[in-house]
Amino acid sequence: ANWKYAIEENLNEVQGVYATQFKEYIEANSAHSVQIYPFGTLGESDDIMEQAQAGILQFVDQSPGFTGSLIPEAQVFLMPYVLPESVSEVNYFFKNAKVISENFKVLYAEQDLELLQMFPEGSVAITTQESFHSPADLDGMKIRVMTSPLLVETYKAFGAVPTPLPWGEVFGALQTNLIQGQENPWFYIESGKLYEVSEVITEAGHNIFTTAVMANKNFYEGLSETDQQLVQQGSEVALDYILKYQEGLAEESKAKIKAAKPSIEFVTLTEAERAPFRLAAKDVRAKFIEMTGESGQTILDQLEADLESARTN
Ligand code: 6CS
Repeated sequence: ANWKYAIEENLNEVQGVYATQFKEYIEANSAHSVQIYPFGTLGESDDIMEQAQAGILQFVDQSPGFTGSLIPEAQVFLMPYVLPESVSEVNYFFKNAKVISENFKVLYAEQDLELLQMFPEGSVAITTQESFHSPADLDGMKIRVMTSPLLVETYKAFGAVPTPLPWGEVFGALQTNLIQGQENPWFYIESGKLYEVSEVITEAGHNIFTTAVMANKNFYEGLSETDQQLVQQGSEVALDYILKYQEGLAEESKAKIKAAKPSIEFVTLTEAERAPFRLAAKDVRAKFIEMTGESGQTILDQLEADLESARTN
């Protein structure tokens, strides 16, 4: 059969590279084919998610930053200063985490989705017009976030004015000064040319961008055991590939940005400067529990146990 798979990015971006690996694996190991729909061809992130739930699409990539209203617990991946900065720990976590393979599998299934994989897309940097070194510096700055309520709480706690927007509106909103900044991994700031409409890019070390790949559940359950295994193996192969693919990617992206716009300023907040942001993260954690209750607490506990395994491995 021909399977449809929509992503939130272009084919040459991280989700596109993952999807292409998956497609190549499926096509090399079966008679099935996979048609990838890049960003914009079928709508925004929320549109492709609806299409996957309805079974119009067989596969979809949606980042937790957009899944907050559907699965509030998915916002655990947005909580600042929870995921580690160490790439090897992050990679170990995404390959082994029970919170993904067990807890989230159940939560996505309740939404008619078979969760196949979650993977990181790199550490998140913040683009602005002016530099900032403290929450007070962010006062009055409108910072775009993905549409998750928890990201709104995060940037409020950071002292800014959060503005949730779908991706398609971000570049234009920066251009017209409707917003003054936004956050994304380095490769995306580079490929989306966000540096053209920003002056400063700041690393606060507050998060790793996480995304999720799902299949429509009825479709998945209707597959033969062989085909289910094929899909699982394709997801595994693509995960290994995408983790390796990203080695050095942020550094390459930074160099490309600097070459394209020499006047751009890169700032890395010091540990002392990060302290008030880490403190604000405690309020965000309380908000997460407020939004998700006992279920969210269970998720958070398992996530922290998985991170502990990653740290001591
Ligand atoms: O900021 C966003 O909306 C987008 N960022 C990334 C890295 N991927 C997809 C998402 O739509």
